[in-house]
Amino acid sequence: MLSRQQVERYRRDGYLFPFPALSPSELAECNEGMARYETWLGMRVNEADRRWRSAGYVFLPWLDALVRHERVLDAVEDLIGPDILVYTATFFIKEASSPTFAAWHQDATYFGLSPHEHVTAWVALSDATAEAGCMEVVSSQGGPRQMRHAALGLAHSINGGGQAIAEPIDGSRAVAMEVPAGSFSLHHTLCRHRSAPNRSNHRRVGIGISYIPAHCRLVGSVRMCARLVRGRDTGGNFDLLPSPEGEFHRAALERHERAYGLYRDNYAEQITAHEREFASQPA
Ligand SMILES: O=C(O)CCC(=O)C(=O)O
Repeated sequence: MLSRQQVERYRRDGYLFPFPALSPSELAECNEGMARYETWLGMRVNEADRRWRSAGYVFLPWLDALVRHERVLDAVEDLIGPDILVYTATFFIKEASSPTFAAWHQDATYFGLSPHEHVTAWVALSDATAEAGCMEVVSSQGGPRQMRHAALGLAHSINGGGQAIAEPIDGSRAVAMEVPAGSFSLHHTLCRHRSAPNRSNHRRVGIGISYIPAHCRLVGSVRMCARLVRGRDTGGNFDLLPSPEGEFHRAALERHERAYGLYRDNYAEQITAHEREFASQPA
């Protein structure tokens, strides 16, 4: 699906966008699924416990179908090969005129995945314009590297650790990664990105799907769950998750609880590991 030039651009810059994926009826199905989900929660996703932002494909068949969408997987395969796992997927929602934002960060920081081949497909369920606080990215100029972060627990952060890069970044080179509803962008795990508050009068809804090649492994002590979405599990480094038995099915919800717990355990361990790794280096 991707041209050779696009793959080369991804290798140099660390991002690509936008790519159409969902038909109007598929987009409507996802948005209807979101509405049923928030009815079930009894509140908006952002008001609920953070566990409900993560790995919803474990108990939401419509989201399981989205993470297995052919168009998304065809692009991802061109970047990471034919054996593909979903490591997690996250609801990134900004209510209309809300302060929710993301500070400059790199996804690799607290994931603990090796090698650094994780790619995020960020699928827009509503228009992610600059005004609505779409992601902004800075090219890696062919030399991506892990930067020092601080888990500051920033208020209104869309990210769990409220983390921010603790090194200078030339934000004047940032590119607004605008993505229309039903389309997606791609960014590499070391791509530096952020997003501003939503200044528009519509809700910005995105789902960040974290794809890894099956040979990736976790460097910490936690063995996590993952969903095989294409090819074979050549690495055997994760416990594989089945498709959900049904929407909000009890067995699927129990599996989600376990998978989310492991995700949090690994994340917490990686925050400590990152701080240890950078402690010896001058700030
Ligand atoms: O949705 C956003 O504004 C930020 C998303 C993000 O940080 C990510 O997809 O890695």
